[in-house]
Amino acid sequence: MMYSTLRSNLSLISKANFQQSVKHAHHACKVLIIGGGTGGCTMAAKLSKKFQNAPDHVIVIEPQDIHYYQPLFTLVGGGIKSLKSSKKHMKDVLPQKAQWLKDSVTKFKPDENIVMTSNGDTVEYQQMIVAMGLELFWEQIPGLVDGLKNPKAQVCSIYGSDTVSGVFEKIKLTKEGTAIFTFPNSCVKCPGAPQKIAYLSEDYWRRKKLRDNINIVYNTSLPVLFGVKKYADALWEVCNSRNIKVNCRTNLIEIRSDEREAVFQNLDKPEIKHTIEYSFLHVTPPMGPPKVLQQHKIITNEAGFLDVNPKTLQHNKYNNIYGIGDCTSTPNSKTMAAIASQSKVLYKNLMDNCAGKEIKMAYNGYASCPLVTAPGKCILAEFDYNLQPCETFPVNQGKEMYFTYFLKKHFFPLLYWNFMLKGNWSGPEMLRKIFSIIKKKDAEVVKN
Ligand code: UQ1
Repeated sequence: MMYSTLRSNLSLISKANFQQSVKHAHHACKVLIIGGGTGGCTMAAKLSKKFQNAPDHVIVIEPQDIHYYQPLFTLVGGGIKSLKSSKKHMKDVLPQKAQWLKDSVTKFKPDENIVMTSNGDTVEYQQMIVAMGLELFWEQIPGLVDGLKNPKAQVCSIYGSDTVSGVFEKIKLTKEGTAIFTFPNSCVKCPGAPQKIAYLSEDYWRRKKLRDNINIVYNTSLPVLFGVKKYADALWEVCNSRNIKVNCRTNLIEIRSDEREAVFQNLDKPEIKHTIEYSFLHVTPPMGPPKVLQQHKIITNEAGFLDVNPKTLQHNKYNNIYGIGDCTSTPNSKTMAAIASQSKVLYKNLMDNCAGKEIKMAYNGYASCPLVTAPGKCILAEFDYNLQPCETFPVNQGKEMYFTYFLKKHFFPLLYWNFMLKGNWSGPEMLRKIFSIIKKKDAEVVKN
């Protein structure tokens, strides 16, 4: 079998009196990975290590030059970390043993085991992992794009790599009035982040003795503050004690940045719309699966997500296609910690499938969200598909702690760059088991 055969495919286009030749490359590989974000990079590291001696077994298609560690964006927006510390060159994070095609996919042809790229190249695969993440749809809220561009409009967002560095400036410029933080009527990557930035802003204004002049409002499209009751209860306490007004089922539908007005719709009574004058507006934009995925209904569910089995992560129709991360139909919370856990399951199942074995390993929906509530304080939520807490450490993680803040600020970035992206971190399951054994032994000692 031949891998990565660069068969040049000459197509001749004749125009008037001259002939122009266009070369389209044809690549072939054992595993094709679509996307060089967290999921793609992690899987590329695991798989290319496995196929040590055949460098072209793994191909990654990714158009971007820069790779961001997005969980730091909240701390960048809060003025705690620099944007520089959240990014690296793609060439430095993709494994050298994998082949990187700096291009984007335009067509999926799953019946032929082929994808096409924007250069007109074709890539043939034996197995394919789709790891395309979520796309941000800024233009879906009228006035948002203009508001973000206008330096006087006081509109900002931690969600864009090009907008996050403007957030702290705008927090600092706010001295009074109403500060609004929004959560859209769509799925969201790191659904805790829209409120984390509200907590960091509140803390900043309080420390600057401006708190009494500023009304803080968190308007969320969701019916709850957080999906897991234990952490929702803790977060309600944070909001109530710090006088942050939470409005559920309240969706931002328009920004009139010249007048500093934001229009919200009550999702339970759509005829009710409110216009609020703001002095600061932090927007979480609507998100969804990438458009190119949505255009290929043959591999997606109704909502446009890659249609995979939520346990095995294998495609529901094509058994040589798998998904990881935010672009799949799995109903877990879309966080980086979820991807760490998925990577272990996906690696095992893909290997077993290649070896002709039955695939059995199941992802339990694990996700984690370090909910920073102030500099030095964090609630470390960890839970599964059943929205049951699934905590690693033998302490109550529903309490605000410095220890978990330290992990978020210092330890997780280290873990990410040095272990996860090198294929050596698959989530804290083992750690949790060790701690639970120690806890059990301690309890026995106390009993006896
Ligand atoms: C995690 O594994 C991870 O991936 C590197 C994160 O990404 C930023 C996290 O935020 C968390 C919480 C985890 C889970 C790890 C532990 C030790 C609880």
